[in-house]
Amino acid sequence: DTVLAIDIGGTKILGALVSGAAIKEAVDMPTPASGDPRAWIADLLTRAPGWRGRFSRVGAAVTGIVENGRWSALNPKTLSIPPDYPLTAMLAELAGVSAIALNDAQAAAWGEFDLGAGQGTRNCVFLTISTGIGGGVVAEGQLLKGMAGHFGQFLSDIADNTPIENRAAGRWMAEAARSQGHATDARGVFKAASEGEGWADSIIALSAHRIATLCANIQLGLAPEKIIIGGSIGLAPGFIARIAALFSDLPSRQRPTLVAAQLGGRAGIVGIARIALSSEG
Ligand code: ADP
Ligand code: BMX
Repeated sequence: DTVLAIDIGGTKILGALVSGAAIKEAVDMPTPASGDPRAWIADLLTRAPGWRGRFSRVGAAVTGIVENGRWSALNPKTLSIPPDYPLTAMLAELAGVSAIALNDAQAAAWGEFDLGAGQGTRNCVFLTISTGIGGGVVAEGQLLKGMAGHFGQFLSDIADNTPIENRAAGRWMAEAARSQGHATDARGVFKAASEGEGWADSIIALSAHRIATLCANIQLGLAPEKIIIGGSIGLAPGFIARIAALFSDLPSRQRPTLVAAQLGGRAGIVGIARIALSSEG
C-alpha cells in the first residue's frame, strides 16, 4: 500500500509517495508565510502531477497541534495557521482518499522508533531542532499524542511566557543574527561560523547551551534510552556533539544519550506513512 505523506514545517513542505519504508518519489517547496493551507497543498500537488491514483491514503505530519483533524498553532512565530483549521477534511477533499494528521515531531518520533535510531528501545524521545523545537515521546513502545512532548514550548519562567524555542531554534538564530547587523537565516549562521565568524559561533553556542539544558531536563522527566535529534539545525555538522559536550559534569545516570535521526529529514514523512497504514490510523 502506498501513502501520500506530507510534512508541513515552519520553513519547508515535503511531499512523498511512501511504500513501506521506501520513499518512491519526493517533492518539496518553501512554506508560505501566510495564506490558506489549502492553496499550499494544491501547489505541492501540482509539483507531483503523476501521483494521482497511486496512493490509498494521505498522512500529514504538521508543525502545531492536531485535535480531531483540526489544526492550530501553539506558537504562531513558528508557523501562523488559520485557527482551528479543518486539515484532514481539506486533505481528503484535495487528494480524493481518506486522510489522517499528527504533529510533525510525534510522527518523526514514530518513524525513528519503528525504522530508525530508536529501533531496539522501548522509551525514546525525538527532538527536532528546526524552525522551532518539536518533540515526540515513545513510552513503553507507545507514541504519546496530543499535547505530550511539546518540549519547545517549555518555559524558563511562567512570568515572561516565552517558550524555549523562541530563544534557541532557527527563527531565533535568524533574529539574533539580524540584531547584530547580519541579515541571514540559521543556515547562513552555520555557514558564517564554519568560516570563522565569532558572532555566528556565539549564536550557535548559546542555542546549544539552551538545548543541552532542555535535554538534561527531559532526561530527568522521562529517562529515555535515547534522545534522537533531527531537524536541519539538529543535523547540522557538529551541532549534536556540541550539545553532548555540555553533559560532561552530569552524573552518568542523568546524562542523556543523544543520537542523530537515522531517517534524517524524512523521519516525519516515514512515520506518518507508517501510522496512516496501521490499524490505529
Ligand atoms: P522545518 O522547520 O520546515 O521542518 P527544517 O528542519 O529544514 O524545516 O528547519 C528549518 C531551519 O533550519 C531554518 O531555520 C533553516 O535556516 C535551517 N537550516 C536549513 N538548512 C540548514 C543547514 N544546512 N545547516 C543549518 N541550518 C539549516
Ligand atoms: C513548535 C510547534 C510544534 C512543532 C515544533 C517544530 C507550532 C506551529 N509548532 O514548537 O507543534 O512540533 O514547533 O516545528 O506551534 P518545525 O516547523 O520547527 O519542524
